[in-house]
Amino acid sequence: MFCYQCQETAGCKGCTACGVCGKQPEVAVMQDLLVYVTKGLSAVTTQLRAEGKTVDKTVNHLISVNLFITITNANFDLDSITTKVTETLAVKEELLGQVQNKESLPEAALWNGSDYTEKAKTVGVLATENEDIRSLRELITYGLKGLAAYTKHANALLNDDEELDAFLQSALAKTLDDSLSVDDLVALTLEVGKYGVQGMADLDAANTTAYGNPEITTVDIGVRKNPAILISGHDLKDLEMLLEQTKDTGVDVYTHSEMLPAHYYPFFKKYPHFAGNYGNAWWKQKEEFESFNGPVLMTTNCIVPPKDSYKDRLWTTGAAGYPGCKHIDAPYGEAKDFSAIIEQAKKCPPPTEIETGSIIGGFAHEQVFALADTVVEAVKSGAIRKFVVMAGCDGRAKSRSYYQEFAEKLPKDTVILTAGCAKYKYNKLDLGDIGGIPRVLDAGQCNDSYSLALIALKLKEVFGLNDVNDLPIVYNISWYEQKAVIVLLALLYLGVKNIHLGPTLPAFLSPNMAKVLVDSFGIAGITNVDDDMRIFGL
Ligand code: FS2
Ligand code: SF4
Repeated sequence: MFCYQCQETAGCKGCTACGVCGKQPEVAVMQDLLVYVTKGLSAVTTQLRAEGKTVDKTVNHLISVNLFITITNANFDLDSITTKVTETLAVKEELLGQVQNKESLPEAALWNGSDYTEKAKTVGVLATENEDIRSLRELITYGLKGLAAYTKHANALLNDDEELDAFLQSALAKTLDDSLSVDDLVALTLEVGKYGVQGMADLDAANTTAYGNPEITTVDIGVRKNPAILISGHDLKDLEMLLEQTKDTGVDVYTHSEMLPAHYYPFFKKYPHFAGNYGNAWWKQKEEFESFNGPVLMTTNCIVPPKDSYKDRLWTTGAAGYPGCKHIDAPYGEAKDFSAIIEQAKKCPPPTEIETGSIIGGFAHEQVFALADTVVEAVKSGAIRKFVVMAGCDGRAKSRSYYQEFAEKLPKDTVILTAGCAKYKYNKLDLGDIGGIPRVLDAGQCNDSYSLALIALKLKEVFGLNDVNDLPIVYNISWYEQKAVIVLLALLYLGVKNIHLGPTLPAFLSPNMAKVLVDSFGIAGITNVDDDMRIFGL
């Protein structure tokens, strides 16, 4: 195996024996094969569109979910990944029969599926020899994986965007095209960012249409006395189905990690048994799932390989999977049946209290726009000197304590804008407020980084600036997996410069490609808190 798609990759170079995430080598190579056949299918759909034919949205959904399955910490289940390879090859064979001009199709579109294991060993990252081309192909592929994850969530809310799917598939196909130069691939990378903005806008529209605009909300972090289900990951439709099915059962529902922002949506407030948020970011789940006592439903990443003590209480759905854990799914647009989880919950003790009190969030675009006058006044008066975007991911690396220290040492006239699980490094610190505006404004999940971009664009308009980089906003972003890659590419597309990315720069950036990002966009890493404070002018 060779995998270097996430921040925790071994030695900042690549996982080769086993994933730091726990991914076994046979799973890693089968994921490589799934990406390969998905690219082959994408080459076929792209050719069909070029010939004027339509592609059914079930094929678009298959491509998105396949990519999502291969995102870090989403799916560790060899059987389900292998099944997806088979399903994808079958769909591809059928569509291939409709292609008139097969001459330009790559080998991946024509491979007939003989001997998965042998093939899988030959189609991974290292199959591309030139390190710059490899770097760009992987950067594009990872950005598309992140985009596919957001597309999948929008699809679950019956939101489809054929233009976006057509782009996603054509870009995937282009990562197989040996005729493309470094310059071509750099241009394609930026185009992925453009569609990243569109994908996040689609998901934002899907979420807010279904559940209303997030609003300032206080979320309990303590526990009640009822048995309960913990739901984690990012899929709000799964949460809706679970809340509906647990109504009047005596079973409460708590959120974990990236599901916390669900509390900010008006729609979910009507459920009295939606009890609060339990625990912290994904990487603390071994302790927190243990003490939760009840079943846990993972709707997406991030799964940490479970301890035996709670493995029979861990359930997966959608793109998520873990061998030995039960998986629940339903056809597109149909309700999933969570009754078995609810029955299990009824037999479990209530959660053990690990924290008490509450946290505040819900500062997505409409809520911040509603406060615009107060915010603008605070900036004009100097009460707020700078905004610090600290969105992104949390992770288990000790070096990430940098982000807590950074938040603690920020001057009192600064406000943190956050989204994603990165917030758990500082959302329980008492950082106070500025004239009633909390110093940590949480917009939501990682995909809600879109809100942060809209807020920046709104401030640019209000202050009559020509360049978003003239705003008093600095970017100190922590990344972990591939959804952070699409967020980064989206910000670059929107013209944001001088983003600092940590705790380490991606291993998949070759020295030449890292230089392109530094020279063109001012991307930089992090050093230590005190020096970085000076660099940021804080
Ligand atoms: Fe955090 Fe993991 Fe949100 Fe990532 S819970 S690192 O999936 O996408 O963010
Ligand atoms: Fe390693 Fe990250 Fe790949 Fe897991 S996802 S195998 S930790 S690089």
